[in-house]
Amino acid sequence: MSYFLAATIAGAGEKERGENGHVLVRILAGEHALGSAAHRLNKPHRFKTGGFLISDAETTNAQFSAFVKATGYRTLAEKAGWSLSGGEGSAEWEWKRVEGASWRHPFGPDGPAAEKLPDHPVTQISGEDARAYCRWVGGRLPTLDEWETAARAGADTPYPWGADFSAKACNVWNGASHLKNTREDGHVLTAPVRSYPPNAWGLHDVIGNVFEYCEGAPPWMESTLAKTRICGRGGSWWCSANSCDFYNLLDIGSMAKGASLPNQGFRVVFDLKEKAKPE
Ligand SMILES: [Ca+2]
Ligand SMILES: [Ca+2]
Repeated sequence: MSYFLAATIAGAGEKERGENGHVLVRILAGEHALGSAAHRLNKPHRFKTGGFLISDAETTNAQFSAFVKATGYRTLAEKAGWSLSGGEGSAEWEWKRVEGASWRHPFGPDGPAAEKLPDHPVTQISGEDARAYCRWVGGRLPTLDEWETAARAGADTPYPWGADFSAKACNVWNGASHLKNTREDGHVLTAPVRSYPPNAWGLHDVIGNVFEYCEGAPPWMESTLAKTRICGRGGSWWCSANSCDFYNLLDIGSMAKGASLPNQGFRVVFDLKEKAKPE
């Protein structure tokens, strides 16, 4: 596992081994400039952190499976017996009710099985399910500002790699509509985590693959809405230029709290246990 040997990452610490196979990036204490004057909703603001650890990848099917095996946990979609799903051939913005869809079979019983895709991000989990997993490993979901700090890795551009979108840098939806995917980035649905180059601090897939749940609500979100929805960031394999183009460092998406989708996952944050050593 060569990524454990990575030398010190500029602006962050070395990668560390965490619980349940998580590889963690240490975000150092400091103040970060977030948002952008060019963005309609995510206005420039500063975020001060005492530092934290964040997983370098989205939580995988294998990791979620270990949690389920250890605890017997059942997700909201499993309890309901169905979830929303869709894929190539769907109309824009179309999620359909699929009987038997759950994290084990995100597209229904006839679709790909999670146990055959251990290194893909877990999906079809609600925010509550993601929080239950985080508690089990001793962590929590990132806040909106923690996510943006770690995802930017010091960049002040809309993408961690620069100002312009690059189809080879992340897993989103390639094509004018969801009727046909041109497969430019190599994956129609989820990709194995770490399939694309990391950002400057070593985090993979902050853009694309699956949306990542975050805690908190942005200032513009009405309090009534914040009670019923949970935010997600970074876009996903489902997101195209013409439909939900949130695959960047600035947009903040949200979905119903009790819902689960095949393009929604999460990464885990761990609070630092030790106090910062004086210089
Ligand atoms: Ca893709
Ligand atoms: Ca992602």
